[in-house]
Amino acid sequence: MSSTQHLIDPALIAAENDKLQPAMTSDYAHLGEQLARRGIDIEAVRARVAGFGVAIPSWGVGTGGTRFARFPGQGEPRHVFDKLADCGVIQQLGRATPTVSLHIPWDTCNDWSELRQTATAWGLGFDAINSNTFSDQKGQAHSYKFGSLSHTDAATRAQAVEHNLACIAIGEKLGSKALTVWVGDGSNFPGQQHFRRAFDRYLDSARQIYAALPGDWRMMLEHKICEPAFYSTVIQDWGSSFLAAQTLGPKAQCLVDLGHHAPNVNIELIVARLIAAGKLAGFHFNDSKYGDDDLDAGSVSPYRLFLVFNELVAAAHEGVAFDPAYMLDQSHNVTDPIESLITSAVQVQRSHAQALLVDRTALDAAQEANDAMTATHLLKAAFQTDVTPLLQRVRADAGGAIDPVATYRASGWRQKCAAERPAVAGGTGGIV
Ligand SMILES: [Mn+2]
Repeated sequence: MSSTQHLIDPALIAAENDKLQPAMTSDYAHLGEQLARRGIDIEAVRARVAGFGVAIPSWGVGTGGTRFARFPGQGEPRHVFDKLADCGVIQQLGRATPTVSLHIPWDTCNDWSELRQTATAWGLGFDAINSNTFSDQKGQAHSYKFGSLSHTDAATRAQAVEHNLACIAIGEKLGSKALTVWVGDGSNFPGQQHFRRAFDRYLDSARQIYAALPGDWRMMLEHKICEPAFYSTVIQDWGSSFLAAQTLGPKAQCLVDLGHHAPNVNIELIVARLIAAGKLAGFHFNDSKYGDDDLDAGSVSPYRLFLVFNELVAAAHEGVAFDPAYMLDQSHNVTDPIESLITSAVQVQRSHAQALLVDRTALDAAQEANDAMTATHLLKAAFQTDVTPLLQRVRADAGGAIDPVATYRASGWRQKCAAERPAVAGGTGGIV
């Protein structure tokens, strides 16, 4: 880390931390005592939490928007290097987001190796690369209005395949190890689309992308129940995604975006099924009240996020081999995106930490004995443990901020950006 360049003055972080250090030390010791009484070694949990990271989506550091309007904030990133700098700030303060997930063509660059070097200097790497065949790009020959990988027209499908191959090539230059594919393909009217033929065309295109994957890469298939197609989508649910991944081969897996399901669907059960099938690619974390709201992770339903992590920790505890990719995928409309992403990463980290506190032996016994009350109490005991001092300690030990949002505000980063980054008219805001 010695070669890391600092975006925020480390002296400021140290000064802010000094104010909070005595309370954190006392709270951590108390939490350690509480956990020890439950037979849990806080140091072991801390080591696990310190090793956990969730990727920042490059599109998340700009203000999002809805179909109605977008209200840009001050000092928004103008290009991929600005986005990377904001991601670097999030990582420097929060220490839970060591990687960035790019989106092509929202992220353009003349020199990808310079981008990679800059990322390294700011302590960042690159996670999965995301392709985009759900909107038309300037100058492209064929429109995606009626679909991309599953389009009825072969030339349009070929163009969409080519774009994904270009994304893989960029990802290789950056050190990415996965391609995330989400298509907006579907239909708006009953009868508009032949369901089976559209799926077959998708598979035929996806096979060509799969064939171009480097040996150590994964293809992550992201399903979504609706939007922009509101009657049917080609990869509508985890069943369609699983079927496609199964057909393509072992390097194809299913990515779970928490906002892409029918209301009230039991997402943690889907996670368990995908783990069992060896097909869990990873996550796009966000939260929602009604649909694909792209709210901050854990802001509405923290218990649901905990229950997802409960499945992940349980599977790891039982020795199941799997390696999910963790990413945030949110749209920030009323907050400073940097503050939202720092807070969301902490929330994801918190859910992971809480899931590590579940007494697995006692839970196994309760399940075997059909003791529903004890079983659910065991989960609640973990969920209701305030692990804040542990998360603070993980950040402080790694050189981050004990209170990252307060330190971010004290740093004046946003004001500095407002001065250095003049507003760009008609800036893009994308939500997947
Ligand atoms: Mn997503």
